[in-house]
Amino acid sequence: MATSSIKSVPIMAIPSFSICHKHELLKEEGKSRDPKRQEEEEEGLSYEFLEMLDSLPKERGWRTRHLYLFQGFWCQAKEIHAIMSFQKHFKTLPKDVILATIPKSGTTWLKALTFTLLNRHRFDPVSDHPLLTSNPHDLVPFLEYKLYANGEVPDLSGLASPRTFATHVPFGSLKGSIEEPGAKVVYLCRNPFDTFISSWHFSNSIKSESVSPVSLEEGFDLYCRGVIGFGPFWEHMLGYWRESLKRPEKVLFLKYEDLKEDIETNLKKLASFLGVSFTEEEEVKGVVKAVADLCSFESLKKLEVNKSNKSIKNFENRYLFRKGEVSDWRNYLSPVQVERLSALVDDKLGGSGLTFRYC
Ligand code: PAP
Repeated sequence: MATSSIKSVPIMAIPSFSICHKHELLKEEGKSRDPKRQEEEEEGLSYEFLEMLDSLPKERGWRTRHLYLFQGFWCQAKEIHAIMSFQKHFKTLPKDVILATIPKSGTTWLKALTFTLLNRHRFDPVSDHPLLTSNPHDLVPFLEYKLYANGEVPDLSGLASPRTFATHVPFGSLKGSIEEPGAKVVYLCRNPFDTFISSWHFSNSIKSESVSPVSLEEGFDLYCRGVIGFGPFWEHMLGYWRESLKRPEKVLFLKYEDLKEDIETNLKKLASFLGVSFTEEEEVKGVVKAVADLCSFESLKKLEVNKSNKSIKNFENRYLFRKGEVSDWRNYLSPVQVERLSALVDDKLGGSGLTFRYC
């Protein structure tokens, strides 16, 4: 199984911005910093890296104290550290598959579907399947949260082909790593209204104790100003959207709402894009439905592994499965907020051809 090979890969240190004992470094250099910064979100980052961080614009964070504007998008200190590492060391191979999303757009679902599709001849979707005991995040690792976290450089040479990775990084910052023409990218997009509500719930559920909760009003204002992990959301979506129009055979653009409406048609589209189309025999045998059922919100949410375990440091898997619905935003946003976000979406995405069915 892909997971076991990932877990066992040897890790090497990288020379720049590597983990160090910051407090010792600061003492040595006789420099002082804001004591509030001596917390988990910056723990282990070198003085040199923190100096670089200080040069970036920053805003209030959602689940850590700050988000920094790095390469034109907002992210946390440790995410920047990992992104710098993967930008330096990660290069795709011809058959690699990269799953890209902005957070809370259905990443977990896309990982489950893609893993099950690509491995359906090894793991039968109706019997003893890895998804029954592993969270999708354990089966398809994030470049920035798992493989290159803490500036580590994993040895990926033992991974089975097609290697499948995930990222939240915007296209502009990923493209240097995916120059290999054979690699494919699947982007899953969700309407900004539901993505905001999902992000707001999630951030407040998993935020660091030292960070005060983000109110709906404050979060909404940050979101509309583009200040959200890996945002502005419109730039994230447009980056992948435009690339999917330019190179449709290499970048597939899917929408969460379409998957909710007709998962089987979209699964077939995904399978065909990845070069693993369902055979007629598989369709007759109900394999498409079996994959869809195994990966459904209802099926994954009730599994023990998704109720109690932790797959990504610091948060429990259960927070990844909240409602899984389209238009939950109607239960939260005021008419004034709906008007503001609608106008923003029109302004930023109007004319691009990217539209959503959510009102
Ligand atoms: P991540 O970016 O942190 O990995 P991600 O999986 O993208 O999170 O988003 C979680 C959202 O997808 C949740 O939406 P909600 O807050 O509106 O409920 C979650 O419920 C939903 N989700 C998770 N798994 C599935 C699934 N199998 N089918 C549909 N929606 C899902």
